Amino acid sequence: IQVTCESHCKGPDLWHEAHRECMSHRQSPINIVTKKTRLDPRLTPLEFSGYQEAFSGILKNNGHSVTVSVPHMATVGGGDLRATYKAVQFHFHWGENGGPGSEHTIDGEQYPMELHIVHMRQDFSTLQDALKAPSGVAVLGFFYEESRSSNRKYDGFIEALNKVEHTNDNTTIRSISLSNLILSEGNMTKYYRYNGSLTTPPCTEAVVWTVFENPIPLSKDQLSAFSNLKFHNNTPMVKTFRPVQPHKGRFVHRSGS
Ligand code: BO1
Ligand code: ZN
Repeated sequence: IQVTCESHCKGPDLWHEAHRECMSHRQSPINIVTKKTRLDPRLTPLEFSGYQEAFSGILKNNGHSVTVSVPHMATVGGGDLRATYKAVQFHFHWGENGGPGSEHTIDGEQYPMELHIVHMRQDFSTLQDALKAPSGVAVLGFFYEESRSSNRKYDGFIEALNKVEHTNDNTTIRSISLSNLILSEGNMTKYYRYNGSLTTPPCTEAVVWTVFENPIPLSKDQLSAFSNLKFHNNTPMVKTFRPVQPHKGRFVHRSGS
């Protein structure tokens, strides 16, 4: 059968051919140059609700990443977000067997992996609608770092990864919670904030980005487990990150130290 080559089939250098916005003026990810960030006292700790609640999540291999949709009401606000945002899904970007793989970089350093928890402004009913507003979507980005010991909070998730090796495979993860996947609240006070875009086509410039400074620990084996997944074309799903994009005059703000 004939398969149309759409967005993810071509590399990031060619995305703009089908999606003009991928070359526009507030694209993500970016390299965050810490000495150029602006301390902003309005960036107080974020306020979460429903993050502790255990839910049954469907993990899916969509051919270019693995995504878990969030079925219950979990929200984030505060920290100068101008609205309350509800979680829609989370997914990851990674390298090859624990090598460089994050999308954002800090002073040129690329971490092995990055988690994106995608939220939409609570007053919208679909992500498509939220993407029409300049701050309709809020993505929380968390880095990972390689640790000596494995992170037991990720055991259930990594076990489930084995069940979604191929495109369109899915499995239910019983009893997962967002707070278990991220940092403790005390380790989330330091973060960066800027206005950007989706990091994949259609590269829509509707995202208020929050990138946390402290990384989540995972062992080399846990990080490498993501490299066993397969892309749509059955090759190993590795290096699933977009390269950093030009700042084009934007400023990155940082929360109080
Ligand atoms: S990200 O967090 O900036 N990497 C990001 C990138 C793309 C989406 C969400 C978050 N895209 C949305 C699209 C939908 C699509 C869905 C699944 O994700 O807007 O059209 O169906 O990829
Ligand atoms: Zn992402």
